Amino acid sequence: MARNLAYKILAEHLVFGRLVPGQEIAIRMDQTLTQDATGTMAYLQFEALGLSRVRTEFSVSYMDHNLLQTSFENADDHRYLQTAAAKYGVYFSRPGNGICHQVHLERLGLPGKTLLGSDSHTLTIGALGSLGIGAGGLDVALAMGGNPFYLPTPRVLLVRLRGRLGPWVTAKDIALELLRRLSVKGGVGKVLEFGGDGVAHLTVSGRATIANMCAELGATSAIFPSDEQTLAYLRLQGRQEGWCPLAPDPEAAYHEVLEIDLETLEPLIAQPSSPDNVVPARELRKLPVAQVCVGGCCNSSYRDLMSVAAILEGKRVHKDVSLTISPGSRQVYQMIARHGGLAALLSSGARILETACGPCIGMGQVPPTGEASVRSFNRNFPGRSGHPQDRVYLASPEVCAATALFGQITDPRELGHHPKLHEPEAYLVDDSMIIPPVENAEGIEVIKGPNIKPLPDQEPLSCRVQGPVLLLVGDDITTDHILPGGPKVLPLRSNIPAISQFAFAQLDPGFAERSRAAGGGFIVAGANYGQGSSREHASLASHYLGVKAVIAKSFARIHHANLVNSGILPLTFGDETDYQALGQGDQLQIEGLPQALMDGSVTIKNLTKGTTFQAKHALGERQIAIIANGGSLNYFRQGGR
Ligand code: MIC
Ligand code: SF4
Repeated sequence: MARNLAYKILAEHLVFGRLVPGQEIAIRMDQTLTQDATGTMAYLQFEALGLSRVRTEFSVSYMDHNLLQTSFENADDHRYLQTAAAKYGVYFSRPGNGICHQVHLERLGLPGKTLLGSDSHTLTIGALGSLGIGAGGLDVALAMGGNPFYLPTPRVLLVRLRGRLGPWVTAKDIALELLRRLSVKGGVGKVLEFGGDGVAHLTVSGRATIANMCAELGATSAIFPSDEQTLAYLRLQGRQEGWCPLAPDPEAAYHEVLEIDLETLEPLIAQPSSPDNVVPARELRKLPVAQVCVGGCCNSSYRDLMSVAAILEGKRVHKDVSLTISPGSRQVYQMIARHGGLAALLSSGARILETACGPCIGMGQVPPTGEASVRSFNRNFPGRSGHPQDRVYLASPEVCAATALFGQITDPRELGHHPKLHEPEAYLVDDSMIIPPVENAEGIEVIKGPNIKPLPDQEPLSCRVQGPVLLLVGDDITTDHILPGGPKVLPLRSNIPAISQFAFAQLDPGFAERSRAAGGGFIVAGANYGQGSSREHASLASHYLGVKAVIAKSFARIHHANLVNSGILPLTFGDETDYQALGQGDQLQIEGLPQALMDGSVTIKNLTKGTTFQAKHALGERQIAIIANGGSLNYFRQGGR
């Protein structure tokens, strides 16, 4: 049968199941990546599984999120991660080397490989024809140990790109157009595969921007063919020997097709506070802006920063705008320095930040009260910038640069001719900040600072679950709502009891206290619950505070998997009116577990209102067994597979 590219790679890595949409499969993971904010949990879990050495082609541990060291915790986490990497056979990318997705693209990703990463933007690697999937730390720990990764077989959506982008229109605008059309729920359960004649004109850097932002659609993965552009990129990185051509079979079948005419696209912008709230940038013309941030894992490449530098060259950033630039990697930083971009940026008044995620995860550059911030990042969820009432817009580096010049949102087409950008003849290759694992790890001591706390114990599921509705929320609740980032909370990523105090803090500051006082209970939510990041702390903290089940209209993929791994029941409403009938504080009860799950439908009694309703779930037998055991760690330690 003629196969699309996504299914070709899945088929080649399949160790269990059949490629039938929705049915559970398990695939072999060739590579893994972790970053410092999710990595400590992943390595604690790896240790708890009793594994001594990774069993992948290679695994990398990146330091990029927690680079602010306002106290000792982040530095201690880095020391733990460095010693753990040496001990368990993992490559260690030092702080300052760059954002995981940018560095992985430059130095390590390869066409045809599978990559599992404890970060939702792992699908960025699809730009090289590699199948990247974001997951919780525990799933990555298991993959590091050589276990397959389980997932529901995705559907494949072909995005057919037609023609060429016009001047000032970029890959970011393709990503924003996808979000405009499909919404933040539009990619759930799907791999987006890119094809059509327009693909040939997109460089790997541009492809990476698009693949990266497919995470904002909730997609399982995103993939581009491996072609001449891929070869050219790998050649510039000195890695052409890893190239192989990859394409779908002629006449390959797709579950859905969507077409974008690149010629008609224009510069777009996502308005507060969702990446799918997209309009043409020209519609917001003259909207005053106090802050512009360029960087983040979707738009911090050499090409992106050189474009911003070329726009700003010989000009001055508007006096009321704070413009910051975060290079995506040390390679990018060194290259813009060597090719004059850094000097142009500095002369224009831009502030250069560290090579890291930085303001994207609220680590600095919190915008001023009431003012608009325009960012080249991928997420503008409410409060993510660190200001509870933030107004964050997302746009291309070109829109950012034009906006920084005029102090108001500006369509860059107003600037006239786009300055000519030159591709380098080669990228500057220096892997000295990626420390390879040592051969003989016996004498290596893994060092844990005082903030690194053991994983909390998990109780098996009891047959009766009872408690109040602790929180009732609407649609599109993000993991930033469930557990925020920022400099106060990120240092607690290795300490579940401490970080749990911040659960739902933005929506309901009393949540942690109330939940503990009630002995736990239920969360009731609308559609797409848990969208956004892969941080399993969102489910681990919920579990720690006694959350037993989340009843939602629907779930985001990674958070659903993380809830199961943490031993929390993810249930869905059979009938939407049942959602409306519930009130915060209602006492709910479920009996006959786990058999009720095996039967497919769960009866929930509302003891306060004297009613009952049916809930459904999307759990397979294996996942039910995991929940019955009190989560994945217990399940695997007891021999489950
Ligand atoms: C994000 O962009 O939200 C993060 C921070 O990179 C997260 C990971 C984390 O919370 O540590 C992600 O995307 O998975
Ligand atoms: Fe880092 Fe932001 Fe990318 Fe997440 S989205 S990996 S915080 S740059």
